[in-house]
Amino acid sequence: MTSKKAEYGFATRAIHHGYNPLDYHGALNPPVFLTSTYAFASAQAGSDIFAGEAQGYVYSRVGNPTVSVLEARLAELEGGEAALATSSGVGALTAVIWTLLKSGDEIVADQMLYGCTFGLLEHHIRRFGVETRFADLTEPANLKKALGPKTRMVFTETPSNPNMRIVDIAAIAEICRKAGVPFVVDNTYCTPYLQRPLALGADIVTHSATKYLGGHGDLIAGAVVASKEMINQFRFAGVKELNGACISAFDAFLILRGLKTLSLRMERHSATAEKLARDLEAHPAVEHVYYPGLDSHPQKQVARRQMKLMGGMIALELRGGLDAGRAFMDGVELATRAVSLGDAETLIQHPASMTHVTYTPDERARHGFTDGLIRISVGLEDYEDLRADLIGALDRMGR
Ligand code: 4LM
Repeated sequence: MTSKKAEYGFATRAIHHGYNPLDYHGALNPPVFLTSTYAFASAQAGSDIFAGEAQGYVYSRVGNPTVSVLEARLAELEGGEAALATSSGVGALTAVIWTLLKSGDEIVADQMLYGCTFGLLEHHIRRFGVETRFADLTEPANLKKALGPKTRMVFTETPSNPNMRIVDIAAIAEICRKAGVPFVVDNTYCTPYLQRPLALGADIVTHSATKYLGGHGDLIAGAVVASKEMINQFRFAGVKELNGACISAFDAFLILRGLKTLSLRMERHSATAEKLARDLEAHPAVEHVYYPGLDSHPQKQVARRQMKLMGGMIALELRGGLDAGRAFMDGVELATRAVSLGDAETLIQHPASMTHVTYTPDERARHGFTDGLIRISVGLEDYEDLRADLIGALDRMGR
């Protein structure tokens, strides 16, 4: 199944798209091309490929046959023309930023982002003469106020890491389109199975493929999906000459393996998280649960419109604040205390001191998340076991 077959469903395309075993001795799985460089048939053949006058691989920082299968599949699943796989989610974002922006330009970003993305946009990028204006993009009118003549990129996650705010992708895309500014959505939390930002009007999708796309906590990788023209720029400027964040063929293979079960995993993560969010919300020790499937979530209607299911991530605050949150983390036995997300194992962590430690206490207050917030990446274990572990830990704290 090498050609685009629009009539096939998501799961079928996640298993087959972009690879025909008969092209590779019938091998069911794509071979892992562990090679840095590629032989040219002649001096002329080599220079033709370099000049873009002939097709072919030259060096694995720029392209690799295993990686190409992954890129074709990710582009197909996100509904984009092309994709670029990278060595990390941060590598995907910096490939986009270093390519699109120059000194003097501005970015408008949602106020709540993964900690290292915030660190890049708030603390580091200013050294290169690029300013980021943060705005609460859950209210699209705020974007109009933040846009200026120097804005060259609008960036958001949705749901936002860690506190699960939902940004209306179609509404923000419409404003960006009118302003002529590329709109970039980090789709890590949803994956294309739950949400397809390009179909809603976004221009560029980025991923930390480390998370649900890989799905097994055994690799670090990223991806960008966009038009062919943009992906060419991100590949030949962003990765080839600016950040060098090329993915290894072996990690590309592992992500292709992960994608085969993506739809099943996202269904299960979402179903279990929905139930656990309700259980947690009903517990007397819990002050608030942030999950877009709950009636208490302020953007639940936008979430239902743009997400197929509500995903596997939950954030919560306990009545006892930070101390209670830490005691809860120490009280669980099945859930693993660890950062990252989207794995088979349920992971629990404390954003203010871990993934989001890049926000100073003052920035945490201004950008809207509390010291006591606890984040849970709901895994694929049995719901009853997770319920017993999490609710049991809360019950024990009350004693
Ligand atoms: C974490 N996150 O939250 P790499 N975009 C989003 C993310 O959550 C992350 C990245 C990009 C976590 C890592 C420790 C929405 C990462 C960055 O880690 O560079 O693949 O992706 O726990």
